[in-house]
Amino acid sequence: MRSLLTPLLITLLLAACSSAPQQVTSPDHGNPFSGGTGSVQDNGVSLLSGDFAGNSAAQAFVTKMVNEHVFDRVQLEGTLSATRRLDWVLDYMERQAPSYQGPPGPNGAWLRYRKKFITPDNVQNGVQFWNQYQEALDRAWQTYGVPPEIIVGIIGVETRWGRVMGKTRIVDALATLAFDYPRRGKYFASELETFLLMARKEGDNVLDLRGSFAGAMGYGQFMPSSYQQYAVDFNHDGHVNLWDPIDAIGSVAHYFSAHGWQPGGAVAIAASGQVPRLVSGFNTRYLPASLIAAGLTPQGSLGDVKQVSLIKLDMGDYYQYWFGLPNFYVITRYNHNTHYAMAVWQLGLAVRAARNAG
Ligand SMILES: [Ca+2]
Repeated sequence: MRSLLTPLLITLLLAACSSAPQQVTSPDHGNPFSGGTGSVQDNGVSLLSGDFAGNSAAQAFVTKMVNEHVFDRVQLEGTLSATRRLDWVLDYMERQAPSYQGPPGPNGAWLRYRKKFITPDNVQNGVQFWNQYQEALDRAWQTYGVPPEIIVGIIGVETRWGRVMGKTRIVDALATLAFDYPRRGKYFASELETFLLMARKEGDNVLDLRGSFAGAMGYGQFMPSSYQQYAVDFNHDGHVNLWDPIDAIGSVAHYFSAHGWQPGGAVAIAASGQVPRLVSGFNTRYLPASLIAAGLTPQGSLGDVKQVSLIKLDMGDYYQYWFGLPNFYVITRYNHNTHYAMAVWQLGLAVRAARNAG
């Protein structure tokens, strides 16, 4: 490889010294010359070094950011040269595939999930959060029609009210998945693009921002695209800051409102009876009358809802059924998972009950 360095160096020096439009073609692979070239204008020569040197997706991404968003090539390549590829993130994504669920019949899957979130300590922490940010929660309720228990439930399940917001450098996570995870590369490249635009707009240092292994940020674990579409400056300080609890409260409420939350509407209604042969899950659609005819009796008013989902929770030695109402489906827009939505709602209700009792 050493023999290739000299012509490459000459090419780069020519590029750096010439004031004429550059005819230099971009080197295909990484080069070790990451410094001392600040005088190079944008001529398509990649100075990307580090883990993504020679990565064609990364080079195309840089060119896109330069052309579409007027990013400075040298500066952006400097940032991406300091960005790390996180192999453990790739491993983790691969392990997200559906796994064997165990033998048929109830085995307590819902109880195990619920126990991760609905504990006495966690509920008390939720009460503390609610009390501390009561003004913002009430204002979000008035503004967006989303009640405090839902916002408290989301932020509780996502980050335990800011205690666990993720320690992975966002740019590392997003670049790894954008440039080295072809299955979802397009999605994560778009998220990385939006993330860089966010950091520029908010004046954040890209290399300082931390979050989840997949690039989710702040109290509500917003992806960059959610920041772009739904995050709001709810404390009116001129910045939309996902790491600010008040901005996060307004942003979560706005997210729910934009996804069709029905103010004052119920979330789910418990049912008595058993319908083991029916397909269940937040994505199912049934006429309420057909579930009733199949043997379920709602334990509360379904209102005038036209269709419901069938929620089935594994309680260990039996299944518990619920009529899922439109607001239940809205919670799954945050995370497409029946257990998740039920945990958010029940955690919020448990915090509300503990708060009222205290
Ligand atoms: Ca703000």
